[in-house]
Amino acid sequence: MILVGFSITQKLISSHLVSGKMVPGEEIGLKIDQTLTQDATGTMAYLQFEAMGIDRVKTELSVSYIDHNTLQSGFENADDHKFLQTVAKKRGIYFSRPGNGICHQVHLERFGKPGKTLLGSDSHTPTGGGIGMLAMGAGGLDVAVAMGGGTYYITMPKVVNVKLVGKLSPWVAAKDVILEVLRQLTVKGGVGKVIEYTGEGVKTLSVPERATITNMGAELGATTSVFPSDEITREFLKAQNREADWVELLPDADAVYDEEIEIDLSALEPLAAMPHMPDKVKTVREIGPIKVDQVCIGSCTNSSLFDMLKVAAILKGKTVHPDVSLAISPGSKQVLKMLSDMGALSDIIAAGARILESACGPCIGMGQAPRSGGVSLRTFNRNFEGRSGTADAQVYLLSPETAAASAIAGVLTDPRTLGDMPEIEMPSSFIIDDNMIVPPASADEAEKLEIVYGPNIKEVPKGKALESELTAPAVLKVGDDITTDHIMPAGAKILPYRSNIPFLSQFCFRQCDENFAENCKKAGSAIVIGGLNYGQGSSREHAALVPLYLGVRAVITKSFARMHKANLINAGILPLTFKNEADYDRIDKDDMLSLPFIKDEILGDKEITLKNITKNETYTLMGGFSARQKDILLSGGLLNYTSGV
Ligand code: MIC
Ligand code: SF4
Repeated sequence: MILVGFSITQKLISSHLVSGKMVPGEEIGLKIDQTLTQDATGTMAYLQFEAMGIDRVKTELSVSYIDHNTLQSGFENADDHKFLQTVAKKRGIYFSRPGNGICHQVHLERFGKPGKTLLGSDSHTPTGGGIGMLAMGAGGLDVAVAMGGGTYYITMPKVVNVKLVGKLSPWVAAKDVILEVLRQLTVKGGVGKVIEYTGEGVKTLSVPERATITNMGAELGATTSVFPSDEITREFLKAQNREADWVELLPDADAVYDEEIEIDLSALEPLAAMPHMPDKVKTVREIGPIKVDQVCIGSCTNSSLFDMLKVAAILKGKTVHPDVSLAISPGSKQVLKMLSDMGALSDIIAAGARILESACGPCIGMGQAPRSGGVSLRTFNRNFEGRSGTADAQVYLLSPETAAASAIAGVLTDPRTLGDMPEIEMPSSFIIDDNMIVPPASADEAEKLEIVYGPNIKEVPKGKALESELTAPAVLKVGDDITTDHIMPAGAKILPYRSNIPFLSQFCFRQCDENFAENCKKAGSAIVIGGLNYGQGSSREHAALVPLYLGVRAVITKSFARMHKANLINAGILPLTFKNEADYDRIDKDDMLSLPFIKDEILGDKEITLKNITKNETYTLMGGFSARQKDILLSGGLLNYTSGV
């Protein structure tokens, strides 16, 4: 056997490997050290945790954040916050109060540790890869299982070495690096892969810059992204008064990668992703000076102090263009407080920006929906159609520098036209005050505590055990790159019902077919047909739980996104793929379909027979489930499987 060196990814995986072999494509089990949840997925995750009957979390650290559902236009969100706070206190979980910031930003600042694994019920959990963590997004139920000490299973990824050379030119930002990676690899390019950044260029990027890049690796569909933990990481942790958490984590000199690309940082220029996909990337110059209605700066991708200081320096002494509304949400209380103490907040306010609380805000449609047909420039990570809250808004994704320059000019502006870039002095230490993080009660004290359930909290739907045969109509046929925002939209009006699946169900697939929910109910059992990369985007298990509630039993596609496929299995819905992609074209909406031998075929690892009763045709599908996944499907989902039902 020839021994070769390990990549960072392989080091992180091998040190947490519970089961399986590190062979790409094989299922592996990982020990999870830390978990995080946010409020929009957390309520369901903790309801499921409660259903498992475990007293206290068994991780090294679990944190529950409130950052998504912060617009309280009714009692629902505040009720869920109370539920989350009381569960956290009782079950041994740290609770980050509303106002303390966006989960990924705060976790990086206060809790993340190089060399550890982190599982979060949010797709942008890979932000932690910016300090050398193996940080992955997952459905709430997977996170609940990990909190209970359970193993987390993934397919052993391929590792892509993104070798960075050179140094960014003035006015070119980390956002432009990840936009370039998206341009090259596309939103499907990272599926089944970890994106590992190496090369001399890495040393020129600070931790917040690295975190922007790993955060938005989620848009590649990647399992996660990771940077080395080096002296720059140590400096960052030292500035957070956490130097003791630092360990060095570098790839071996002879590490072997499955794929490699090289990016010359010095050759990059300001980029933007055009409506409505993060990989529709062009240079700002190519797109030209389009008129802008709104600029939003913030989100877990670009809300660090470094980003905000750059924005403040650009806005200083200027006024936001009269036709533009500029909204800014600093990523955390720490960022906001430091901006304020350093005087930069004053420059931002003076320029006319609308300061929002430290939360997800407009990124998830929680306010600041643009005007009809309006152009909105955002430093965020997703620009899926309708996500902003305005169906026909045109959302562009770009760097804070480009956003601030455009907010002043009123048109999309290449920041390099502004002359010399202002020097940004980063402080050598941050203000440390964790007063908005509530520690859990001691085990003794916890016994006496009650969990408070609001009236908006309804039962978690449970799947049905796999039957030997399944017949159902194709209630919906959709194309490629369907996102979880299509399946289960978010936004200010819908998000408050994340713990009320019956209510939520009326909005399922609304954007694709407004009668979807009704048609499913009429059919009793239903099948959905999809194209490539079905379910890309968020980790929200609601995109599986709601279809489950509506009677969807199988989803048949050309391919699936990783987290959504796992969520479907966890819900007891069959994710199946066409053996011959051309068969997708042979099925029409409302065709009656049958899987006559489904149970035997799945259990026997056979190809799966799909009969189109309407057209009198037969096609072949693929399942490809691990032994564990088969058991989960047999039990009717992970919750039944875990509780032995
Ligand atoms: C998102 O950015 O889409 C979200 C909202 O953060 C989701 C989680 C959710 O739907 O609650 C994600 O990215 O996983
Ligand atoms: Fe929040 Fe947006 Fe980040 Fe999702 S992508 S966690 S909604 S800031």
